[in-house]
Amino acid sequence: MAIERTLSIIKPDAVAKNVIGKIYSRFETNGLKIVAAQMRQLSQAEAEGFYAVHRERPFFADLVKFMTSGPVMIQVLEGEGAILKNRELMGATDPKKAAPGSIRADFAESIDANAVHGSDAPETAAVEIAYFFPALSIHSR
Ligand code: RTP
Ligand code: MG
Repeated sequence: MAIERTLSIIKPDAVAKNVIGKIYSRFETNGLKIVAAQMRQLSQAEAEGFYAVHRERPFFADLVKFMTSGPVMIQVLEGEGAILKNRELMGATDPKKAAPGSIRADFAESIDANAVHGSDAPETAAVEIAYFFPALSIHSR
């Protein structure tokens, strides 16, 4: 499988719970390298832009409100099949349905406060990485 990059966000609930290190450890022990990172409080416009594909969905306003409710940790992960691997480590969107041992099963409270985001395909990974790291030189070794 090819070396890929994917965008990951540790959402405000998980940052508030003090589990950034535990989540980073899951990435690193599963072959995903953190090649860029920034911790920030998102503005409403940034959160709306990031989740623009969902703007017609009934949960959009709540999603934006949640994503701007506290700081988030944003990172680019790199590794073999990184996009799918990160989605597997994250578990299903609803933590009640997430596989045992997944990040959402272990750290998420609800479908709204679900601990992490991960890009879902190569095209979205490219767009999302450019959204948060527009002019960054990313180091992989
Ligand atoms: P994400 O984009 O955050 O990685 O999550 P995902 O791919 O697993 O789920 P997605 O369908 O892209 O939805 C984005 C976020 O919106 C919230 N959501 N709420 N109430 C609902 O039915 C519902 N559906 C989605 C979740 O917080 C989800 O992470
Ligand atoms: Mg998604």
